[in-house]
Amino acid sequence: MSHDATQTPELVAFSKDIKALDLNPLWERTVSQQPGSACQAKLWSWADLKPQLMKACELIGTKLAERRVLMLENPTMRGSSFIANTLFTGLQIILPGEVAAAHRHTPNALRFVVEGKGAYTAVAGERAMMQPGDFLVTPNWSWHDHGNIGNEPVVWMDGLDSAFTKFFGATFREDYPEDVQPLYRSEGDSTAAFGSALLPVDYKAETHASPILRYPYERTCEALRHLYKSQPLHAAHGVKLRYANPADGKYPFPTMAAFMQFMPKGFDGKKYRSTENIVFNVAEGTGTVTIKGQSFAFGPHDIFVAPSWCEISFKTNEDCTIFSYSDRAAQDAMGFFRDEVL
Ligand code: 1HN
Repeated sequence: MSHDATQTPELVAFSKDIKALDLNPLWERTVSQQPGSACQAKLWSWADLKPQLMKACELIGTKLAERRVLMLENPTMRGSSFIANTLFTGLQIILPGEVAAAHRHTPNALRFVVEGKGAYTAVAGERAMMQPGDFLVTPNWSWHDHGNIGNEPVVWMDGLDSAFTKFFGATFREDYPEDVQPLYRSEGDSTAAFGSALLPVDYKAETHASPILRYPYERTCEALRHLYKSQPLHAAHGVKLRYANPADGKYPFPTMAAFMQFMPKGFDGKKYRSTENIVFNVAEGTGTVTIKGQSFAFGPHDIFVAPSWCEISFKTNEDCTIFSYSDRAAQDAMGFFRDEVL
C-alpha cells in the first residue's frame, strides 16, 4: 500500500481523533522494522582519554566521586550514559592509596584492565589483583570495592548492562556499611574452583554470572597463540575466542558476552555484521577498523563501538590482540542474534 493511500482526509482525521485516547494507527508505521539502530560508530583514542583521566585525578577523589569514571557516550545518545542502545562503557582510574567504596547494584559489570599494576577488585568476599589485559567479572548484586595498593595509577574499562535494568525499570543499588568489605575467601579461590576446567563436585550455580572472578591475560593470549599456529584464520575475526561461564558453557553474564581476538600483522579481514552492539578495546597492536564505511586508525587502549548491524572489517599493521564485549548473550537467549560474513 502506498503511503498516500493511508493519508486520505478521513484517515488523517481518524488518526488525529484517536490521539486523544493515546491510540495510534499501526498502518502509519512510525516504528522501524529494520535491523540496526540510530547509534553512530565512534572511536575514542587513548591519546585523548589518558590526559582527561589524569586531569580528573587532580580534580576529584574517589571519596567524592565514589568511582572516578569517565563515561563514553554515543553522540546520538547524549545524556543517556550509554555507548549504544544496550551498553554502558566507562574508563575508571584509581590512584595509589585510594579506595573505591563497597556497594552493589542490579546491573552486572565487567572490567577490562587497560594500564597499570597494583590495583585489586574485591567481589563477594574475594580479592583479585588486576593485571593489564585481564577480564574480570562482577556479578549482579554482589558487593564490590576496589583499591590501589601499588605505586602507579591503574586504569580499567567498565562494561555494564545498566541499559537493561533501566529498560526493565529494575535498577537498585545499595552502599555497604564500610568502605571495604570483609574478605571471606582467599585470593585465587574462584580460579582454583572454577578456572581449571574443573568444578566443585556438588556445584550448583547460584547466579547467572560466571563464578570465575578473573580471566588472566596470559592464559587468554596463550590460547590464542596456540590456535593461531595450529588452525586457519577466520576470514573476518582472525582467531576469536569468547569468555565462557564454566558452569554452563554459555556467557559470563546473562546479558553480556566478552571476547578476545588475535589478528596477525598484515591481516586484511572480510566485512562482517551482526545484530550485536559491540565495544572494542585494543590490548595490543595497530591497524585500521572500518565500521559502516567509516575508517578509524587504532592503536593500544583505543576504544571503539560498532552498533548493531554495522559492517565491520579489520586491517592490521602489527600483530593485534583486541578485547570486546557485546549484548550477544541477551540476544542469543531471546533468539534475536543474527550475523553474516559479507
Ligand atoms: C560501578 O559500580 C562501577 O563498581 C563502575 O566500579 C562504573 C557505572 C554505573 C553504575 C555503577 C564500579 C559504574 C558503576
